[in-house]
Amino acid sequence: MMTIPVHLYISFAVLFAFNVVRLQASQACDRGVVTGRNYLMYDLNPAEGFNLRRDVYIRIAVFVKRLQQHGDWVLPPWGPLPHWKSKDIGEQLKLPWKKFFNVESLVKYVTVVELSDLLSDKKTLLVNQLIYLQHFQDGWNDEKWEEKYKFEECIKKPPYWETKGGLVKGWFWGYENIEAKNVSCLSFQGHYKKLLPILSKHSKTSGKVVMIDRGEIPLHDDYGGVNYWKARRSMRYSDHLYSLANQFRREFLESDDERDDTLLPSDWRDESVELKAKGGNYVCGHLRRQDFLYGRPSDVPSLEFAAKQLEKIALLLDLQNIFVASDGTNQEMEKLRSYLSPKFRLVLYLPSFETRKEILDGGVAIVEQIICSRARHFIGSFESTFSFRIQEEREILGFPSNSTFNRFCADGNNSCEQPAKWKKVM
Ligand SMILES: Nc1nc2c(ncn2[C@@H]2O[C@H](COP(=O)(O)OP(=O)(O)O)[C@@H](O)[C@H]2O)c(=O)[nH]1
Ligand SMILES: [Mg+2]
Repeated sequence: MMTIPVHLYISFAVLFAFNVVRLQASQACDRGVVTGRNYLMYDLNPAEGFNLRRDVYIRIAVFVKRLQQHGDWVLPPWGPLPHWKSKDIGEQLKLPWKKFFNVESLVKYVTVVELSDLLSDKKTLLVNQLIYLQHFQDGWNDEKWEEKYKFEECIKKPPYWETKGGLVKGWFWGYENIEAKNVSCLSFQGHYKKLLPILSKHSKTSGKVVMIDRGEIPLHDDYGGVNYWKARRSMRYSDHLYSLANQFRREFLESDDERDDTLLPSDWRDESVELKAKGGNYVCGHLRRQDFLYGRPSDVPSLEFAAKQLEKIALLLDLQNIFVASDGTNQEMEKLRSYLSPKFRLVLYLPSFETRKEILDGGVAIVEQIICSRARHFIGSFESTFSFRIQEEREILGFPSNSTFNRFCADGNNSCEQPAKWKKVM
């Protein structure tokens, strides 16, 4: 096991309760310099979707948890994301995590602070060190994979520009009042923990803000391990999104947590390995369309073949209701409906304009994920992180593996390889 240098304990990390974070933040002066505590910020490649971003949250949560103490980890606001395409519900950016997640629950694993809280009493936030991660130019081949990093020339020009005052600005989630100095490019290959010595170098003094950009490049430190699952279990959704999903299940699927054995303790730390879920009287399919149609045509079924696969399992389990979560168009969903025999009822989550305006595209997607995670049986889309998050949720609830780790096969293939069984470890 790797030992953590002592000075790191007084540098980055995280682990004070929220009220302490606020107290410290309010001591910061308004010229951008943060006094006292250290903060670690991160961002990702703008092309990454919502569910890969949630995976990166786990990578950083587990990494930061190791460092612990003095210093706080700043949650990057949500949006805009490439898949959040609704144009009729206003701008979808600068969204705090509490819009979608239960931040009090996150804090029970690792202390975090929303960027908007950190900025609330400052005119400008100065990032003392901005590290732009990049893959090594010459890549790697399987035989020679090794962990390594090196500060070098930027391979591509990073997305920042200089200000007249000699500082650097970037997109920074749409905030005008964040500036950085000391930008460097770091070629990186390895796990998050490999960043420890680099961060320690930049955090010997207190009151520093360090930002890592392209946070999707380092790998998980504890992939599939106890810490992975703790961080994942701490990612409960907001109460409001659960209540919308529950209301929908009651109204359209005759499903609720008591009758379906999908009740979780209110605190994720009280969950047990013994949880045994039955699930509601419906099958759920997650049908990823849009970019998957041309990105992976040999793994995406036609709507007709998807309907066949849904019918087959519904028949086997003697269920009439088929709930489908999808990023497909309304026309595609109607086409899907037309392929289902009238014995089955296709149920879709179609919230009102008011609800969509309130919970936005991210909230609609999460409500669908909650509904699918409580179905008797789930079929996902091949290698979709949207499906993976549902599978994890079902694993947390204690569903039998064969009801969870399933995927749609492409046309003509009745026995494509099924997803790996991603068992929770506690
Ligand atoms: N509402 C809803 N949105 C979806 C669904 N599937 C995909 N999306 C949207 O498309 C995005 C897909 O990107 P991502 O989260 O990266 O998942 P992946 O690309 O499937 O691995 C999601 O974040 C949603 O915005 C779905 O079933 N329902
Ligand atoms: Mg994606």
